[in-house]
Amino acid sequence: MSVIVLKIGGSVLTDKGRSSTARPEHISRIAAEISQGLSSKLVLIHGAGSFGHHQAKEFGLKAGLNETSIKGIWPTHLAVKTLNGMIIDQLYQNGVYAVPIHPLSICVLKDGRLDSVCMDVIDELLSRGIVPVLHGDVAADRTRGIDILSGDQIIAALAKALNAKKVGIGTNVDGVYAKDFKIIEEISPSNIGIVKDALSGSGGVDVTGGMYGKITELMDLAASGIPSLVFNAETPGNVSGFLRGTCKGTLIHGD
Ligand code: IP8
Repeated sequence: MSVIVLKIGGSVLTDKGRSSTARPEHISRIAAEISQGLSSKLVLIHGAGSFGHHQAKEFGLKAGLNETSIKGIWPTHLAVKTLNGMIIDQLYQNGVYAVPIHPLSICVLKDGRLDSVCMDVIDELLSRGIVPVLHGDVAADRTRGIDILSGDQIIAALAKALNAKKVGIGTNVDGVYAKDFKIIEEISPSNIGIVKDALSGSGGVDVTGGMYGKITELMDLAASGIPSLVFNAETPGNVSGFLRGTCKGTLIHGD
């Protein structure tokens, strides 16, 4: 059975304007939709939102390891781990057997880019029908000491490693907007220049690049033959629709 990789953005699950503030109504609805739509093996990834971006900024984690940032590793990891626990709790309540996989424990970066992921535990859990739930995190970096690892980078690495059949990015918008505020239905190498020009950062505190960062990661994935869909996960029915193949948004593909 092939694998689906789904990321739900931190802007859907949390209030990005207020530190460590969840949006429990969205967390429980999305958990219920995952339960309704699930028919394949699933890896779920979630963004940090206000559980992590505020802490990462406060301690300057993107500056690499120094006297200040070292003090922020645990508060940042703890914040996003807390959000992860809330999500897993709701999945369980909806009959989805999910477990936390913290990237801090299985990923190493090099110059801010994901360099290696220990896939053993993910492979093993997936083979047993258990849903691994990863998240954006602080992570060890071979050159910088530490850095922030966005869930967007994790999507691309896992989708490639698992040869995913489908990748979804649930955000708080209907897809990627063009300059005329219309949704761009498809992004491919033929229009990426125009698209990048139209992109701007997401609202609130985001240390990992907002929509521009996402599209860069997804174009890389598309180049290796794995298409992805950016869709609105705040619209009820879209998460289960994505899992069933009926959801609309912006399709990112390689040709
Ligand atoms: O929200 C960022 O992950 P993202 C992770 O997926 C932290 O970009 C800790 C800020």
